[in-house]
This record gives sequence, C-alpha cells and structure tokens, in this order.
Amino acid sequence: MAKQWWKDSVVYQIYPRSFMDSNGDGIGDLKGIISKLDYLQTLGVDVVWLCPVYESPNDDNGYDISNYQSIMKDFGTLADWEELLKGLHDRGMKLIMDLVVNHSSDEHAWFVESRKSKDNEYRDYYIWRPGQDGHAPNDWGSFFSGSAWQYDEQTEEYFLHLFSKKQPDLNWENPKLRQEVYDMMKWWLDKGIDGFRMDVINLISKVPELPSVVEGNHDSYHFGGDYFMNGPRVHEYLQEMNREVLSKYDIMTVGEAIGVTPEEAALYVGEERNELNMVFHFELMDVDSGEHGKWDVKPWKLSDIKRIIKKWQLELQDKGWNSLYLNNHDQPRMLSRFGNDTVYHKESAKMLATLLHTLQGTPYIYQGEEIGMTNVKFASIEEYKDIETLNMYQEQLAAGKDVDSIMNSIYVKGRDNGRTPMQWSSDRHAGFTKGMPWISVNPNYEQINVEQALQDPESIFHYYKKLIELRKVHNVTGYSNYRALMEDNDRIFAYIRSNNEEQLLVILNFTGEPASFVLDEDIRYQRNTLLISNYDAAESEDIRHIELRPYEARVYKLL
Ligand code: TEU
Ligand code: CA
Repeated sequence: MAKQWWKDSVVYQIYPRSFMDSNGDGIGDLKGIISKLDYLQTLGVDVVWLCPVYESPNDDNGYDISNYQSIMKDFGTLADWEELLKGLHDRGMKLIMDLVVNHSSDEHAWFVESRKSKDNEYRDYYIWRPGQDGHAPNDWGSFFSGSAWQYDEQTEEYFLHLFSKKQPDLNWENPKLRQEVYDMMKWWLDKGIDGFRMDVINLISKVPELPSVVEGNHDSYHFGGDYFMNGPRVHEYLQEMNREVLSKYDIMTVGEAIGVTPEEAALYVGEERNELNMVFHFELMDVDSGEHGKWDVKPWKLSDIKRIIKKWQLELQDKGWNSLYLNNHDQPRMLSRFGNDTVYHKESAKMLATLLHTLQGTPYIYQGEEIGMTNVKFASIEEYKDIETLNMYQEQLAAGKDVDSIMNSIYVKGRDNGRTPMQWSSDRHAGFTKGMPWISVNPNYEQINVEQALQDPESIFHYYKKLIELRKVHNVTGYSNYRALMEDNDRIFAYIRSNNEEQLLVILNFTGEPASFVLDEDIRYQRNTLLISNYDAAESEDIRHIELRPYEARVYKLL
C-alpha cells in the first residue's frame, strides 16, 4: 500500500475568496494565493486544502457549482490554477481540492436540462417528487432555513435541496450520475492533485421513501437527518468511488460527515474498508449548541471537550485516523470560541494549537488561525454575506425573535466570523486588497496581521511553526496510545500519548486562572524533556506538581 503520507501531514485550509486579492476587485483569487506560497512554506504546512474555485453563481460562495471542470472567473483561469499546483509541488507541498457532489448549482447544465421535462434524460440526475395535496413531498427543513423542497412550475414537481434553493441535491441512486462524478474526479486527479476534501459526503444516500419526520405534518419543518445522514447505500457508493477512482492514485481523502459517531466513522475510514482516509466529525462543533441547534447558544464545558476527544482518540485507535480541527470556513474562530481573544490572546491561541498538534490524527489549520484571527462583530446585518446567516436572520425575525438576540447568535456562531479577509499587514484592508473587499475586514487587523507575526519571535505564527516542526522531529504521529489524566478536573486538560519506549505528556490549562497540575503516581520515567511551552518554563522543574499560569500549555517527553 502506498505510504500514508497524509498521517504525517499538516493541512492548511484556504477559503480563496478571503485569502489574497491580486487584481484589486476585492475578491481573493488564485494569483493572490500564488503570491503567498513562500509564506505557507515558511509556516511548514504539507498540504493545502483549497475550498471550491469552480464556476459558480456564488449563492453559497462556490459550494453551488455550475461547472465542475472550469474555474470561476472571480478566481482566475485554469492556467492560474495549473500555476498554483506547480508552485505548491515545486515547494514540496501538496494540493487537495474540494469535492462538492451531494448537490450542484441549479445553473449547472445537468439541472437546466433536468427541470425541462419529466422524461428529460437528465431528470433523474436530481431528486424530484410530486407534492402532497399542494404541500411539499415531506416535512424536511433545509440547513439554510425553510423547506428542503422547491416547487418547480415547469413540470409541477418539487426538487430536494438540503441546502439553498440554488443547490439541488444530486441523485446518487442514478449510476449515470455517479459515473459523471467519477469521470470528473479523474479529470482533476490526472492533472496531478493529491486528493479531495468531500463536502457533506455522508448525505449522498437518502432513504428511498424520503419519509416525513412527523407523518402527515405540513405546518412545520423538521431535521430529516435520520433519513439522509449515513444513509442505506452510502458505503456502497464510497466503495464504488474507491474502486473506480481513489484506489488508482496516491492521494488523501477526508470526508465531511455531519452527525457521524466514532462507530460510524470507523466504517468510513477503516483501512480495510477501502472508502476514505479521514472524516471531519462535528461533535466538538456542537458543544455550545442548545437543544434547538447551533443558533441556540449555550456555554461549552471543558468536560464535554475532554470526553469527546478521549472518545475519538480511543475509538479510532488502531482502527482509523482522526482529523483534528477547531475551526474552518463554516465555524466561528476557535480563539474566540474556545480561547480568550482579549487578555490572553496569544497564550490561549498557542494552548489550543498545542492540543490539535499532539493528538492522534492530522491537524487542519484554517487560514488566519496561525496568527490568532478572531471573531468579528459587524454593526449591522447588511455587512453579513453568508446565506445561512441571512436566511436564519429573516426566518427568526419573521418568527418574532428580538434582533439583539439574533445578532448575538450571529456574533457567536455565524460563518462570516471565519470569512473576513486574511490579515496580511496593517495597511488599508489589512493588505488583502487594493480595492473594496467583498466583506469587511476585522477592525483588529492593525494589531493582528502576518507582517507583525513574522517579526515577533513570540508570535502565534512562530509557535505554530515550532509545533509543526515538533510533530516531525519528535514523530508525534508515532505515539499510538492515549491516556487521559486529571479527568474530573474542569480547568486542566492533560493526557499522555505513548509508544513502547517513550511518553508524550501534554498539560493544558483551559482557563484564565492559575491551575494546579498533579501527575498520576503510577506514571514512571527516568527523565523529562520540555519540548514546547507557551510561557518560559523552568527546565528542571519537578513535573509531578506544576502550578500552571493562565492558558499555560506544556509538552514533555518522558524517557
Ligand atoms: O458544510 C456542511 C454543513 O453542514 C455546514 O453548513 C455547517 O454544518 C453549518 O454551516 C454549521 O454552521 C458544507 C460546506 O462546508 C459549507 O460551506 C456549505 O455551505 C455546505 O456544505 C453546502 O455545500
Ligand atoms: Ca481578485
């Protein structure tokens, strides 16, 4: 079997619209990314995950694709893309692309044909159903508010869209559609890419009857996840995709899998399963969601974070490989959400990074995380761009919710928190563009930017650089076991990773107050070496009892 290089890799996620604008139109583009490849090489990342750059009307910022084999004009040309790929490969870095095949854009040629008539040859590329007495075929709600069904006058039927109305779900029951997807994947792989991140890939198989959540219900929407998450044929489809495409290339694959548990994840990533290499789960992304979902904000508890991480580390041990992330283009900034983006900005960013880079799995750095970018609070809803946020705002306003509490949930959980332009310098618009940015820059760019970070040896950037090196120098991926320490402590997150001769001791204070760490009596070692810390820590200090400072992180090797 080809070497599993993706286990030793650190992945850097680029949201192209917000990364770097080269031509002054206020929109990030491929040439902008190319101008920053030396920066990525300095950071030391191995793989770039590029969010969608395909032709799209941008209803969902490129996750609504109208041509899978052509580059969106905003981002440049296929020649620019080829230059980017070469630029990465010349620097020893790899490129994985975003595969969005649970749905396409409604402007894709397939859908334009499909909606023309019931007997059109593309009709069954999508999921069409007649209504029920003037109502939608079932009571599923869309992830982006409202019904998951859209009535189409032309053929007097409804089509399914789990996301926006302009993102009709593809019908994976149709072998012709599946073959089109596989051909497109091979077209990109034959250009030399190194794999795919697969958008909501565990939603592609729906329960054929598409049953309502509440039978006969027509006056409210419900989450139909039981009928489309990890559906009846999803593993059949992925094993077919692996046989037809993936197995023919030395690549990495990571599937976004909403609602997946570790048991199910093992079915996607088990090496003998011949499906995917990794999945993104959402359990850490739900720790601050109340019973009514993500916008029902509640404080997270460290005990939940420790429980979830321990579960995934142990359940996938010797079975599969974890993906390790705390933010991305759909999530608020991890520093604001799980750290402290004011008093202990640097310390807490470094502490969180230490967690992600010392566990079993592949760490995913989201653009800007490495310089401590934070959430944003735009003065008015007009400055927000994300369709999920804007649809929710309208829906909750119509339901009589007060604006302040709607805006607060947007400040805390909105996806635009992670989509403000990358902060390169203290120049106008943070050096992201010479024009007007498509979305406002976070006003803190004068303090938080790459230029400042590169000059500050104590910056978050340089700490990330050291962590990435540490993983390689100390073969962190070689540690196989996970043992939780101080499990009941609600301020300290500590664990030991071990292989047959060494142990890695990780100690994290998740709070802004001092906390006392005590090492379990039964942990035996001859000597300890401090590998990294976010404070100056005394080398010779007795590690059996440590008074930790606010957000203090330490990693020791025990020999
Ligand atoms: O995200 C899937 C998804 O569930 C997200 O919508 C996320 O759960 C939610 O926004 C949390 O706030 C993928 C892409 O990452 C996302 O950008 C797309 O909008 C979505 O699929 C549709 O393609
Ligand atoms: Ca541009």
